[in-house]
Amino acid sequence: MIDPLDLAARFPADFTFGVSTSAYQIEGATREDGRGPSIWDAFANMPGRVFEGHTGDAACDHYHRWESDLDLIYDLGMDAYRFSITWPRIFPEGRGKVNAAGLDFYDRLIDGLVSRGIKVFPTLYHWDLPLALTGYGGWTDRDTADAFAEYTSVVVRRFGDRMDALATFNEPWCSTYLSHWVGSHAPGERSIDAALAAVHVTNLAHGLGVQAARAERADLSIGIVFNAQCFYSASDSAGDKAATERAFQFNNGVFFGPIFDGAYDAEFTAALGDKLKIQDGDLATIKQPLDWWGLNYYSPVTVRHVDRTGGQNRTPCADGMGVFESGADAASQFLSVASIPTTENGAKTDNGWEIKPKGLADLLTQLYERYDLPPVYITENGACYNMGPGHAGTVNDQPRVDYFAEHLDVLAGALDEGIPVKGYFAWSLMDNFEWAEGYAMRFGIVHVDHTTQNRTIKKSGEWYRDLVRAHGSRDQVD
Ligand code: PNW
Repeated sequence: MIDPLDLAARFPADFTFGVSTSAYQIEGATREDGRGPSIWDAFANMPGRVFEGHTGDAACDHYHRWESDLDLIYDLGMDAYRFSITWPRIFPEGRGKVNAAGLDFYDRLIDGLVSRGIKVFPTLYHWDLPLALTGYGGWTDRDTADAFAEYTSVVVRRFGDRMDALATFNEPWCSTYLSHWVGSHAPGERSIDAALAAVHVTNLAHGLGVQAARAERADLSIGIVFNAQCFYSASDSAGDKAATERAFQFNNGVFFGPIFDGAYDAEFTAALGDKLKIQDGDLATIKQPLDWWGLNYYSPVTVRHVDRTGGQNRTPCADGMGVFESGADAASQFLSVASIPTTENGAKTDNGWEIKPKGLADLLTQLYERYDLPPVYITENGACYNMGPGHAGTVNDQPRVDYFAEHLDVLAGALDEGIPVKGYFAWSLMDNFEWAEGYAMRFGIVHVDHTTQNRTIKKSGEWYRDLVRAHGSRDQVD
């Protein structure tokens, strides 16, 4: 057992501890106060897409309970709160007409954080694209990048004075590959051409968004959040090592390359570059100076080389945190990899993700060696365990406590090695709508009864509260 007080002492005084959520996963109130529909409203309401037909219509009812939820975050002792803004609450049709009531909700929320002395870490895009924009092709169309810049300007103009750190995107890997190639996330498309078009449009939107934000507020701290994947090679063979590099470039390099280096990887470009539909000037737009970046880390992947030439056209699937098994399309030919289970008898969380705390440090080391990166926040880390309240009404989620403790122990080690880590956010504040898994998979440090909306702090919430309070960096507000 790792004592939270011992762990707290290993993080510098200015280190930020927080919790994360995202809008569609907690807000509910999807038809209120002029909010327009998003691609997730449409997707969740299509038969067979989300576990047992669950939707985010009610979610955690945070839209109405935001004030008591902020009290909860305060009581947990958090320095910071990472949340996302619903684009179609601000622009019900994606662009053009602004919905004042949508802006007012985030105004109240942000003021509520400021008055409680909790730092404000908003994300502009956590997957809820205004449905109206799909009429123009959604993320596969460059117009969506312009619409994103317009949305960014309006948000920063209104709230920029009260933001501690703004993220443009959350996990573009999910909103491109998972959404357009694997098809398990909205809009549920299954085309590698669409996915790679979306990769480049998303990178472009990030660049245009940073420019738009800086035009409103030059000194704003801006970053982007990735679920960069930690790849291990199945063996030391040249074939497996080359396959691991291709998996890295396909899943991570397509974002880190243009955003931090101003270029896509040469081998990737030779194989698939035409599908990105790059235009003159795009790469200069994408590479904007950033103040920080965010890493969401859950689980690593081990890969080996497989020969895909002449393969069947099978549906690609995301294996834990990466896309590997696929078919005869160009991306599968390029990848020619498969993921292999490395912990047959090893530790897994309730959604089957392998537990490997060391992967967090290995991945950070690898990324800082490859790219010229600003400081990092761990913007998500957490585990799915589905136990609910026991006989005394308490939730004993000891495996989640262990998960946090082991990852924070590794993170403290990475700090000692000189990796510039500025903060850590637990995913998630509370059990919520876990995308294609609906409400069946629970990541919260606070339990939510999805019938009564009752919140109960779990053992992990108490443990994390003890750690953060012992660390004690929150501004004192009385
Ligand atoms: C991240 N996959 O999502 C998100 O940022 C959160 O919204 C989410 O709740 C959390 O991790 C836990 O899943 C992912 O299938 C969702 O590989 C799915 C995958 C990866 C990340």
